[in-house]
Amino acid sequence: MTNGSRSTIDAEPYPYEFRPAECALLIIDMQRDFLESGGFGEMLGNDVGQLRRTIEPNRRLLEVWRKAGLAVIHTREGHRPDLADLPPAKKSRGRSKTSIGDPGPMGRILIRGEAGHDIIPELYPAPGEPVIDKPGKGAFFATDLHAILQNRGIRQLVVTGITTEVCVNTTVREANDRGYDCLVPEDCVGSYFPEFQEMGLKMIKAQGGIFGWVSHSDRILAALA
Ligand code: TIU
Repeated sequence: MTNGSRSTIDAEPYPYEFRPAECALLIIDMQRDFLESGGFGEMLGNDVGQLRRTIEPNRRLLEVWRKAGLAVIHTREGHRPDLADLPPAKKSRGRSKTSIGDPGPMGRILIRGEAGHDIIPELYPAPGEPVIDKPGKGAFFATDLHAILQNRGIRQLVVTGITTEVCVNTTVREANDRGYDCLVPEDCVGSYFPEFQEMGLKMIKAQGGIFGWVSHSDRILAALA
């Protein structure tokens, strides 16, 4: 398909009108500290296997998306080394012995520039692909994401990454309020908790697609073929 064309992707709650030239792939927080064994996520007792199953479908989608010449944007959750942008409530929340900014298994936890904060090698950003460093859960809060999308004429987002009920859901809700049509491929998003995976997707597509659409990467790949 060419960039100017449009097609329909089978999705819930109803088909998604896909306009590739106006659509960006937005990959949320596929960071080593969340996904790798020995990282911060696992240190907190989470099963990273629940997230790692999203790597291969994301890798395939990213490869085809890049070959089609479409827009790709990555995000990372993290903070300044001096913690100036870290709300005290976020720092103390969870009452964990180790929290944001402390030395962790892969450098200081969720601090920009540290190894664990960076994106996993399988999905590493290519030159020219914007990386949004966000201090919150939503990718629009305190970032220049909206400006970057507007400047590129983007109106649609395929949102993937982790976690389904936290940063993916928050970002989809923020995007929806800003007028973007969001499509979430269920195999490309993951949660440490299976019940939140299920409900996180249901919440997006409920009430006639109150925040967006849910589909599968195979259907997006077919539309790009
Ligand atoms: N990226 C993202 O979702 N950050 C989180 O903190 N997720 C949790 O599930 N905690």
